[in-house]
Amino acid sequence: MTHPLDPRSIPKYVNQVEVPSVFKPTIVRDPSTNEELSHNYTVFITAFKQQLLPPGFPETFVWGYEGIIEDGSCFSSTPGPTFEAVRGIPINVQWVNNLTDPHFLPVDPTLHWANPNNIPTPEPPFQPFPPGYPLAQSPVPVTTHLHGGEVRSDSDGGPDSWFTAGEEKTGPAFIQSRYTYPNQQEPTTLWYHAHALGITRLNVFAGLAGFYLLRDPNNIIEPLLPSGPFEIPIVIQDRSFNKDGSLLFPNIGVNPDAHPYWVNDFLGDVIMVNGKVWPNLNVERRQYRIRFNNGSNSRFYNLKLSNGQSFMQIGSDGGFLRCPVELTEILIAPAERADVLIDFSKQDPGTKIIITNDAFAPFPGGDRPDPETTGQIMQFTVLDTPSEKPVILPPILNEIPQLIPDVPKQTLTLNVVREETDPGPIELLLDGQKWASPISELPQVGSTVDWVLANITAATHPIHVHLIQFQLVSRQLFDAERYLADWESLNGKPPLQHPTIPLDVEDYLIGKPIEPDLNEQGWKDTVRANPNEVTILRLRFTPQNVETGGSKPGLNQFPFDPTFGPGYVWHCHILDHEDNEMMRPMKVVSGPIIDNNPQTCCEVVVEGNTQLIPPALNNATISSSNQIFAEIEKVCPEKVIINGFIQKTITYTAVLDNGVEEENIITDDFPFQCIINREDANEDDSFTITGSSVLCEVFAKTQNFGTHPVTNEQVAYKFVGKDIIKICIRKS
Ligand SMILES: [Cu+2]
Repeated sequence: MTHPLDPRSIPKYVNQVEVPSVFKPTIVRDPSTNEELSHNYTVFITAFKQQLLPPGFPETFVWGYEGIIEDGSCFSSTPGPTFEAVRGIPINVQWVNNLTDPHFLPVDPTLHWANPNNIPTPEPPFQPFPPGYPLAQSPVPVTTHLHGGEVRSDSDGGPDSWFTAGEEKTGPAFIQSRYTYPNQQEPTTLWYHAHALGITRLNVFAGLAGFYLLRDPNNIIEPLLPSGPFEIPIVIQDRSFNKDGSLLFPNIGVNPDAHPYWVNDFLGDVIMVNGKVWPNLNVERRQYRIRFNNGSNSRFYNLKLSNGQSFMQIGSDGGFLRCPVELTEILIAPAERADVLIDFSKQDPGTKIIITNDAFAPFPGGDRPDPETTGQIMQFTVLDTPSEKPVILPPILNEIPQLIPDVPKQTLTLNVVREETDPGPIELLLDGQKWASPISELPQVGSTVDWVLANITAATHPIHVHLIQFQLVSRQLFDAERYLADWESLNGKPPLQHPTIPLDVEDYLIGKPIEPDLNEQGWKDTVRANPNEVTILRLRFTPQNVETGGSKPGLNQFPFDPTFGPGYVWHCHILDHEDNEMMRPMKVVSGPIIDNNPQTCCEVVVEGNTQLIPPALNNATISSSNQIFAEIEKVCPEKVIINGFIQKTITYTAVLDNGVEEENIITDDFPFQCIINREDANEDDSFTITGSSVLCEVFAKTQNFGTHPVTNEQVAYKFVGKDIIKICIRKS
C-alpha cells in the first residue's frame, strides 16, 4: 500500500542546494614525458539511503553512483558524483553493477525490455505490483549512457548493452563494461544516466544520473566565467514520495489491459534539485554560472526568476552558443541543458528569488503546474557581501560550423498508437516502426543529412540522437491531420510490418519555416519536436570541431571507428516514451547509402545448405539462387553496398551435443549490410554477408550464442532446405 506524501506538507527552501561531489581519477601518465594519457575511474551502481526531503522527514531509499571522490573517500550519491573531464584527455570508466536486490519499482514485463531472465510476455489478467513479476524484478539490468558524448558505440551504453550484477547476464549488444570517452568534442555540460532497454524510466527515477562537465584548457571564454563556488550545476527532477520517505512511482498503467504498470508521462508532484527537495541556494552579490539540466522523466520546465530579472544563456547541449542570449524565461525539455549566467550583484542583501515553472504538463497540452508545488523549483537568497560587477563577455562566444547537407534528406514521423476505446496510448513509435524492426537509419560516416520530423502526435517529443551534436534548422506548421490520413493510407496503421514508405511533407506545410529560438542556434543533441509541426534537424556524422566544408560522405574523422560495434540509437527523451518503443537503432556505415527506401524484395530459397555452422562463426556464406543478382541488377547495376533486411521465417535445426536435433523457427526481421562487388561478381557467385551477419543475428536471437537456451548445452545450427529468406534491396 502506498501512502502518498502531500507535497504541500513539505516545507520549501529548508534544504540547501548541494553541489555533487567530484570523482577523483587515477591519472595515467606517459612515463617519459609525464603527459597525462588518460583519467581512469571505477564507478559502482549501488543502492543506499539519502536525505532528499528536508531534515526531520525520513531518508529515501535510492540508487546512485559510488566511487572515489576528490577528498579520497568512497562516496555514493544521487545525482552521482560529477566527472570533471578535460578536452583531449580520454576518460576510462569501469562501470560495476552492484544492484543485487530486486528492483524496487514496478518493472512492466509487457514492454519490449531488457528481460534478463528471458521470461515470456505475461498475458492478462496481470498481477498487481507489488509483487509484480519476480522474474522481471530481479536481477536488475543496467547500462550507462554518456548523453551528448562523441564515443564509439561499444562505449555508448546503448539499450541492449546492459548487464546484471557480476555481469552474470548481459544484453545482446554487451561487449564490455569498461567504457572510453575520448573527450575530443567541445567543452560543455554532458550528463550520464541509465539506459537499459525498457526500464530507463525506472532506473533514472531511482537515481541513476549524474553530471559530466567537459572543460577545455584552451578555450578563451571559460576563464572569463564564474567558477569554483560560483559555478553550480543544477539538475531538476520531479519526484513523488510516500509518507515513509520512499519514492512513489505509479503501479497502475494508463492502459492496464495492455501494460499493467506503464504510464505514458510520469509527472511527480515534488521538485528536486541535485537530490534535494525544493532547496535554497545562498548566493553572493555577484554573477553565477548555472548549468541547468532537465533530468526529469517527462516534465518540461519553463523557468523564470520570480523578480522578473533577465539572465544570459551562453551555452546549449553541445557547447557555447555563438552569441550570448538575454532571456527572461527558458523552456527546457527532458535532457536539454542550458548554460546560464545570473547576476545577483544588484540585489539587496536578504533578497529571495524563486525559480518558477509554468510549463504545461504533459507538454504542451496538459495542466498548468500548481504554483504552490511544481510551479516552484528552488530559491536563491542573496547574502550580505560586497557587490561585484559581472564580467562583460565578448560578443562572439563560439564559431559554430555551418552544416551543409550532402546526401538526400530523410523524412520520418513521430507516431502514437492507440485504440479508440483505450484510455491511454499503447505505445509510441518513430517512423511507424518498433524498436526491433530492421534498422532504417543508416547514416554514412562523414555525411550531412537533414532529418525531417513530422510529428503526428499531440505531444512535444524531445528527440535525442546519439554520437553527434547536431543543429536545428527550422520548425514549420503543417496539416498533421491530413498528413496522418495520407501517411496511413500509404503505410497502413502503425506499428508497420514493412519498411516505412516516406511521405514528403512539402504538400502539407503551412506558412513559413520558423527559425530556431536564439538559444537553440547552436549545437544540440536533444530538440523539441512539437505537435502539428515539422522539425528539421541537420546531422553531420563528423566530429563537432570539423569546420564548415571539412567533411564529406565516406570520410571518417572521429578518433574511433563509428561503424564499429553494436551501433547507436535515436529516441524520444521522454523516458516513458523511450521505454515503450519510441526509440530506433541507428548504425553508422562507411559505404555509400543507396536509398533509404527499400524498393524491391525478392524471395530466395536457401537450398541444400545443410552444413553445420559452428556457433562462433562471424562470417558466413549462403549460396543463393541467381535471383538475387538478377534483382540487384534491375535496381542497382553499379552499386557495391546494399543495406537491406531479411524478413520473416528462418527455420534452423539445433544439433545438441548428444546428437539430438531440435527444429526451431525464428520469425523476425534481421537487418544486414551486404557488400557485393559488382565489378567482380558473377551470376553464380555465392552471396556473402559480412560483419553483423544474419547468421550471427540468428544466434543472438537464441539468447545464448552457441548455448542451447534451455539445456545450456553447446549447440550448432544448420539451416534446412525449406528456408525462405526475403531480401529487400534499396533502389539506386
Ligand atoms: Cu516522446
